[in-house]
Amino acid sequence: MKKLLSLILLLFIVAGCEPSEEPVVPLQPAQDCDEATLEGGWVCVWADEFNGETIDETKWNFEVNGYGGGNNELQYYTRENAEIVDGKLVITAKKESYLGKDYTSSRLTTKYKGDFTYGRFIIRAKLPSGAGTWPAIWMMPTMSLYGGWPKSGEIDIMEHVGRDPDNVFSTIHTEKFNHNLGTQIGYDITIPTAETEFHEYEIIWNPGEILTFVDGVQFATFRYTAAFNQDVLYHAAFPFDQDFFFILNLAIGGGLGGAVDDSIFPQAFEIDYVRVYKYDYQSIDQEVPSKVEDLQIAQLKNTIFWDPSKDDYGVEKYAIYVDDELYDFANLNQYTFDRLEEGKTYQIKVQAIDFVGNVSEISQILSFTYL
Ligand SMILES: [Ca+2]
Ligand SMILES: [Ca+2]
Repeated sequence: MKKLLSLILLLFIVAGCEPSEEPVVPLQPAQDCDEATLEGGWVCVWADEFNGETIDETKWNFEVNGYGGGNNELQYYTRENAEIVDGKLVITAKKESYLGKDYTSSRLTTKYKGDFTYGRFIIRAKLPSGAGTWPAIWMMPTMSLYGGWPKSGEIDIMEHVGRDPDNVFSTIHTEKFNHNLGTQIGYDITIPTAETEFHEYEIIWNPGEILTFVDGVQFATFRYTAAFNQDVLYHAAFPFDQDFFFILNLAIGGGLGGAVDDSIFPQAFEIDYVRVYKYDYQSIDQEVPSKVEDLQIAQLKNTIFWDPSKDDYGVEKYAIYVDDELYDFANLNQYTFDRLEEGKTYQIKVQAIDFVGNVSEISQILSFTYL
């Protein structure tokens, strides 16, 4: 009986989500990734194993400057301080006078060459040592849709400073939460062998959520909470719904790096690989998102929010209905109206949609007056 009931329920759900006629095409892994798939439906879509003779400039840009990274860092970034050695990208910081700076190093990015929204990002690396070193594996927004730093966000997957050798940090910066305000959200984990052994630094980034890991151990959770952030536009709290690119660099000194011990040089930051995985949604997504609940009016003017829907692989977007007409989509569980008629009252409904197009039941009506 239970089996029959399950079957009926399943049929109901399948009928409810308008299955497409097209056959499922599994996501194809990138050719040059040494680990094509990971358990849980992850497929490698972009990678650099650093197996070539030289740095692959179809994937990487060099940032060449003595700008100091906005943090009064002491290095000049050149092309010459990065090379491929034995299957690894090696960024070497040196003590040498160069164009007015006392140190040289390198900073590489994947901007416009490797830009991603959501996924699983794994970087295997060994860190330099000594006071003044500041290696980082991080991501910045490609288009900065929400404005200059920190409005469009920053994701620090791994930061480390030689003056605090046993710890690595993971931090996010946004308009509401950033280090200029002292409100950035950060975590650290003790990794005593960070400078002597390779470790896997990783984030899993899903809509409304970024989780950070070292060697598969989760130590940081960044999550958008609409009720807590109902005083601001969602992207002031959590702008992580747009493309971001990688940055790999070894800074010297500066705001976080601190005083430099000149006896340590040269120092190398070695990266064995950078791999990007995406869920193969078409092959793995089975469930319809749960009905949108607790639709309510936010503190922020002309703004509503609701509880995030549950889904097996996440909600891609929410459809916003105004007086039964599809009006717009929201990436997270908050929406601000900006083109309705002042003083008029509308009937609002919201529906969740997952990455394969499964749609939830529609929410209860929220009666809303545009101000
Ligand atoms: Ca490698
Ligand atoms: Ca689903």
